[in-house]
Amino acid sequence: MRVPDAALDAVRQRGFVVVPGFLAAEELAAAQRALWLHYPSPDAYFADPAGHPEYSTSGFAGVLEFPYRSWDLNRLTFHPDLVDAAERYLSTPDLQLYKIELWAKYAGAWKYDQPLHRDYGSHSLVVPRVDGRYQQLTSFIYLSDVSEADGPTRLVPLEHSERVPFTPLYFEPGALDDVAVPAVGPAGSLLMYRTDILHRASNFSAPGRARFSLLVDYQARGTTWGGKMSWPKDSPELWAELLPRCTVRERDLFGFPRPGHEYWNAQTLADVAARYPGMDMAPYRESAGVDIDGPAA
Ligand SMILES: O=C(O)CCC(=O)C(=O)O
Repeated sequence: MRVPDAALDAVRQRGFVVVPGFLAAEELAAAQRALWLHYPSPDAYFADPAGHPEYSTSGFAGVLEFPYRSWDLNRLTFHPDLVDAAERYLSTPDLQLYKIELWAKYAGAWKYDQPLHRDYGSHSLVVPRVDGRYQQLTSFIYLSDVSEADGPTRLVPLEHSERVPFTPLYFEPGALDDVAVPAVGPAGSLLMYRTDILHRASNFSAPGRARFSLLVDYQARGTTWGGKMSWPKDSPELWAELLPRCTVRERDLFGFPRPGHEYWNAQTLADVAARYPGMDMAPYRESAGVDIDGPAA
């Protein structure tokens, strides 16, 4: 669904918002099926927690970096309504998709409580500007219900934190707990918040629960001091499946050279086409002035 203007205003004024029903039912169901390509289902996990010790090594043990083994998961990171919301929030179509993580948590595997913090600490080399320029928009797409029992993210509304200095980054346990709001919502919801907003992960408060979410973060392209991951780093075989299916715009979000960029010439067109069988090179070729049979005269 289109993220309402009022939700983006809430991010501006309060620092965060939960948008229920962001994903259509079929998008959610397809993404949920794809989760089991990567994780044990809750039934499988809770039938034998000791058989899955890897989830008990840290609170981040269930984090997997992009890309994933299913288009149904991958496509959510550049869902047209998410890109539209990021464009409207950041006031530019010139976006960079700078972080994607898929995160599974299982009750009892770890005590997931975190200290209160702001995400700029791991998303930026500097600090947020309080006038709102150069913002980063972070999001969680809920792939399972997140109730009070499911370890919801607890966020401090801006009115209670705007005078709290940016340094130090981490706070003592219990700090501002009385004003923190649990970001609860059904599967398919979208949580959006800013990297200057105080928040923390919380632990499950009931056994047998699991939480699955897809974290997708955008900033304006050219924010050279911001980021969290480098896309070419991992899984060339998964990129080779993904990129040919993407539109030019979707590739652009990852920083792929645009049509018309001086990177493109006869050599790069041919070699990129060879690296990514099935990719429609026409938009890049046409803008480079290279015809279908080879270099332009
Ligand atoms: O998982 C959550 O609810 C929040 C995680 C978080 O704030 C973080 O890892 O920075």
